[in-house]
Amino acid sequence: MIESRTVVCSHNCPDSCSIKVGVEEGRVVSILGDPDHPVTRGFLCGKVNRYQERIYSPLRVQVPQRRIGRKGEGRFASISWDEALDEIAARFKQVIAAHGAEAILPYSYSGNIGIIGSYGGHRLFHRMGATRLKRTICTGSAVAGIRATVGDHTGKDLEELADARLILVWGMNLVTTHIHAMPFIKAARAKGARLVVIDTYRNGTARQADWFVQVRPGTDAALALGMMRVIIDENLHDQAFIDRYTHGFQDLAQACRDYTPQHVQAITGVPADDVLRLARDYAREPAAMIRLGVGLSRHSHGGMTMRTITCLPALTGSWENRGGGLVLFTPEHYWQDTDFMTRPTPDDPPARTLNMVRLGEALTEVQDPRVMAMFVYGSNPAAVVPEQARVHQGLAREDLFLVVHEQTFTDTTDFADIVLPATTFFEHDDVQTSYSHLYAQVSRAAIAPLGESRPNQWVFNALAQRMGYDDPFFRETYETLIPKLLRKDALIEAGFDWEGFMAGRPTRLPSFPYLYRERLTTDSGRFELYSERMAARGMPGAPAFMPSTEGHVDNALKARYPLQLVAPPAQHFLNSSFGNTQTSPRLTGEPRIKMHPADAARRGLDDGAPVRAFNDRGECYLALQVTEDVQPGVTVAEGVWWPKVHRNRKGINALTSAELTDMGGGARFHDGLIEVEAASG
Ligand SMILES: Nc1nc2c(c(=O)[nH]1)N[C@H]1C(S)=C(S)[C@@H](COP(=O)(O)OP(=O)(O)OC[C@H]3O[C@@H](n4cnc5c(=O)[nH]c(N)nc54)[C@H](O)[C@@H]3O)O[C@H]1N2
Ligand SMILES: Nc1nc2c(c(=O)[nH]1)N[C@H]1C(S)=C(S)[C@@H](COP(=O)(O)OP(=O)(O)OC[C@H]3O[C@@H](n4cnc5c(=O)[nH]c(N)nc54)[C@H](O)[C@@H]3O)O[C@H]1N2
Ligand code: SF4
Ligand SMILES: [Mo]
Repeated sequence: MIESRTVVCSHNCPDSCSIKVGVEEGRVVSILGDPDHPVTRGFLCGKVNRYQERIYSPLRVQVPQRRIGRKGEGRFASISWDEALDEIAARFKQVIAAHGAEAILPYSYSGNIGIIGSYGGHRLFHRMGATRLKRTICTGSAVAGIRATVGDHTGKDLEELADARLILVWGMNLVTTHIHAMPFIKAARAKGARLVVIDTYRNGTARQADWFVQVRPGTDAALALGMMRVIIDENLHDQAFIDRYTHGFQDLAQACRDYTPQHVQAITGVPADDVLRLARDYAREPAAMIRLGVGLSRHSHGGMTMRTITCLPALTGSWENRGGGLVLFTPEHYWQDTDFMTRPTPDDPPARTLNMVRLGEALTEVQDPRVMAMFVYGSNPAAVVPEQARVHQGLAREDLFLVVHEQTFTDTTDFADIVLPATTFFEHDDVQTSYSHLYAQVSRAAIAPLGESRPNQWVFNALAQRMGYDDPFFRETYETLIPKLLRKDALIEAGFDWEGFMAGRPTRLPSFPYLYRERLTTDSGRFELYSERMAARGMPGAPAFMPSTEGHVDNALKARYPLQLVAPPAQHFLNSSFGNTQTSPRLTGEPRIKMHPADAARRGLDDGAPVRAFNDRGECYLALQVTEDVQPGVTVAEGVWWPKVHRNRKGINALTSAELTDMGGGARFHDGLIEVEAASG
């Protein structure tokens, strides 16, 4: 008999789909999108439709492993959980005694975005006094940037897209990275809305657009300033809204003075007439929605770009209209009650913080103390972190004790001393919210853990016990934690169906689309077109275009490495996840790099040729794809393929920079410079 269960997809995807699972004799036999979830709407992405491939992958870690080969070889022998945990606790105690607890580095990110999955480990490492990890690789600069303008008001509800009349998708490849936005856009278009995509290359979303505006990477702030100049010059701004809800209009008007359409064309490559048209179309449409992507923020001045674009709807007052305003993320975090898991307590030892983007430096250069032990869970740093050569060099250190809790053998586990088997979201419980929609949902295990795999929380509790920590937190289980993770009383007061939520139904969180009418969390309580706080930090207080420090500008580096690399996600992978399935790599083909025909001809390279992309940070072997989808001077490599798939075992992040962005400590995945040549041999 087939039983029906419901789980929530916990991959790092904005959609947080509700999934109907058919289970027969303890095995998953069918996977379908939940037809009753207002955003999932009965369909899933291709990756998760075939999730059996990932649950039952031959590469699944099923039993704890101890290294028997050299670091990086990935040769292991099975051991018991008791042996594994005893050894980890003993080694951690040795490290603490010899070097201090800061010599231990926890490393986790987004393999599991369930609330417990992402935050459940913090308490253990805070209690130890381990180094704290600054988890900014993904949204750090995007959030810091838009906060400067709007405070915590990160946007309207996804569902309002259906009522927009003009949709600007800006730096986001929705058809790949947020497919459940598409039905809302389709509904809007059925009512006559127009879709404009502003991107650096003709991605899948741009192909579906009414108008594709192609910009040079890292120059969008100039485009936005040009639009604002036109809007102010032609009196298309909403003075009443500006007077009531914004701060610093005169500074903004001054800041965009120089950005004539011609000047914007020279910087961005967008024809002057298009700058004019875009500004007018945008300002004249009351229900104009900007769907901002994080792609824009992955540049040296990504924070400033986000901050600048976010001024647009405050200028036109489109926030006031249904279907207008801006969306980056939902305010779901407001409803989470997770401080007891995430915050250090006054009793915890003080500890330094290291940024996850700079892992290579953390493992190879940082001293006092040196990182001597590392515990990785929910992340695959050997694949996803920039300056990969240094990351691998650090992970390969014989004196580094590396534990990896993983579902699957990866490039990271290849370096591990101990690998612990982790459950998938089909095998453990959690609570999930979404960073694009407003439904919170409890996810209950549909099947028993595969082999001896265990959920994160089980492992943290078992380790805490062996470390001798007896705080009550380390006796919490999924069962006891789940009811505590949302602000129950406040939610019930706001009309949230708590009973239904606890029973597993996707339940809508209250939203605040008109927060600015009360007070924003900026210093002035208003939309900040000028920010004293930023000025005090030595940055421009008004919105500004700042040329990239590596890409875009003509500098000495550009003479050696004339091509800019943009490295966004691929359809059938989720960052580095799904490399262990049969279908995702097959459908993605091979690791490719897109190049304009003129750039290819100049280098004598043909479509399909094996090439070596390189810069001072490293090299990566790929197949060349010659296409006019990219502009001259820009290359695009979609997807984080596992490094071991590439010749030389170095993936695309061998080329990306670990320098941080201007705000929020983010990563610069889209603004490094490279050169490409024919691969020898
Ligand atoms: N299938 C799939 N879905 C995913 C993911 C995945 O790996 N695969 N990853 C998930 C995660 S963790 C995240 S954070 C999101 C990320 O998803 P998105 O928000 O879509 O962000 P990015 O993928 O970084 O970039 C998206 C687009 O930004 C463009 N871009 C880059 N630089 C610039 C620029 O300077 N100007 C403009 N206008 N455009 C620019 C790129 O060309 C790309 O088309 O997707 C999530 N969804
Ligand atoms: N070149 C390039 N690099 C990128 C990006 C890009 O667009 N281009 N995107 C960046 C972005 S936006 C992000 S968010 C990061 C994401 O980087 P990561 O957070 O490392 O995400 P994944 O690559 O999905 O790897 C997550 C790993 O966690 C494991 N896992 C899943 N669930 C669990 C669990 O419950 N417990 C444990 N212990 N393990 C689990 C999975 O098997 C998987 O191997 O990558 C960044 N790197
Ligand atoms: S990866 Fe995204 S689209 Fe696919 S099932 Fe998960 S939440 Fe839905
Ligand atoms: Mo991300």
